Amino acid sequence: MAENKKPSLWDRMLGRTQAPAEPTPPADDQDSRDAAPPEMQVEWVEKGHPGAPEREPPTPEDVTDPLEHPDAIEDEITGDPEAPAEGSEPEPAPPAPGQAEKPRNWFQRLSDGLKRSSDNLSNSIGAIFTKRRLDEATLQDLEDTLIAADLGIDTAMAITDRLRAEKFDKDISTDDVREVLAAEVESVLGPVAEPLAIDPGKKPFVILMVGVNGSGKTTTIGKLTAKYKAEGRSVLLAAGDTFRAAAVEQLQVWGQRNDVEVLTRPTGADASGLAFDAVAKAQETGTDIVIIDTAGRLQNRSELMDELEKIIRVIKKRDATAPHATLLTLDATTGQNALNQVEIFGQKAGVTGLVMTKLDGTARGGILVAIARKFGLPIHFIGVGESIGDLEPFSAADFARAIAGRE
Ligand SMILES: Nc1nc2c(ncn2[C@@H]2O[C@H](COP(=O)(O)OP(=O)(O)OP(=O)(O)O)[C@@H](O)[C@H]2O)c(=O)[nH]1
Ligand SMILES: [Mg+2]
Repeated sequence: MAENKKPSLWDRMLGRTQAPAEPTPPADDQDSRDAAPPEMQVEWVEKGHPGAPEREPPTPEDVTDPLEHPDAIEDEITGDPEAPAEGSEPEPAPPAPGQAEKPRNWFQRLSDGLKRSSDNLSNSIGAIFTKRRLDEATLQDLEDTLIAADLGIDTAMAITDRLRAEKFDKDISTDDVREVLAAEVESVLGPVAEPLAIDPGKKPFVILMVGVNGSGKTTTIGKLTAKYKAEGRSVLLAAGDTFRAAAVEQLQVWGQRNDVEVLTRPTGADASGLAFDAVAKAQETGTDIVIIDTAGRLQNRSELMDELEKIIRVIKKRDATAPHATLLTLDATTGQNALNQVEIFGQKAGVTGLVMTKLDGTARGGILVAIARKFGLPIHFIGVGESIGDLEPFSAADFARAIAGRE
């Protein structure tokens, strides 16, 4: 790659000598699962989940109400949940705990993960700030750069307004810009960086995991389970993605790894009945936390979103206060479409908090800032890898420093 500009000392100290090539996913790229070939994505849109039997959207009549038909639910459970559906491929096994690369501290992993986002910003900022004094044209270029980095128009303008107020026609360095960028990002993210509080008065504390396909729901459940187990809490998992045997097996692998029970049902069974049973079982056994996995669904598939509403309705029949947390997993590589996901899942499923996954190696991490500013929903965790330990409580200051490329 031809370099048109000598890297700054700061860039060289960080080993940033080249602008990274950034493949930009299409704006409507909604299934960002790495391994999913385009034809599978089309199949999902048209038929439901890849590997799933073709199905009609569930109607209220064809879904068994667990309160009215408890026996029918029992019958379904006693089927063979282990039997994989014909033709279904098992999910790739998640990496084992010890398999992660050598331990680095958390901030290092976050800033490495966000390196492509911060490099893009750094390189662009470096290219813009060639003059020593800050003028209007430079501010305009900076605003465009910040918008292109998915930070959102409001944040971009807040940054340029602040620089205009403080530095117009004065000497300015790229470090000054990074400092203002980090401060503004932190001020947006600070109020939404909220730990997920497990209310011990809710027993079980019911967590429902929702999101588009491939966004990291099942993996996040595995990682969360490890955290809660390490805190001495008991956990029951419900394999609510009943469309694919492979999805059930994937959760079972995480269950084995964490030594927790995974409640399953045969492929094609009603997910809401399973969710109901999971809450009931946890109530009977005094389990602290139930985490319910769901099938990935695109937010524009209204019949699938209705099904999510039904799962919630049925859970409430067992505990009117549940689910106590409805977490939306967002794939950081998705870009602008994540805004629409938050909006629709928020309306339909009453999302209470966000988990942003795949912040390792994305150039689109800035979207988290736009989401925080627009929706103000709590951001509980971020995922920076596929391994069991790659989930951390969200820290606004760390994220801001990492994306602004500040050490
Ligand atoms: N690099 C990286 N990969 C992740 C992260 N979280 C999940 N993944 C990977 O993303 C892929 C999809 O993750 P899943 O947990 O299966 O996603 P899902 O939302 O359950 O998918 P569906 O059940 O198909 O809707 C898997 O290959 C995961 O290993 C993360 O934080 N970083
Ligand atoms: Mg899944």
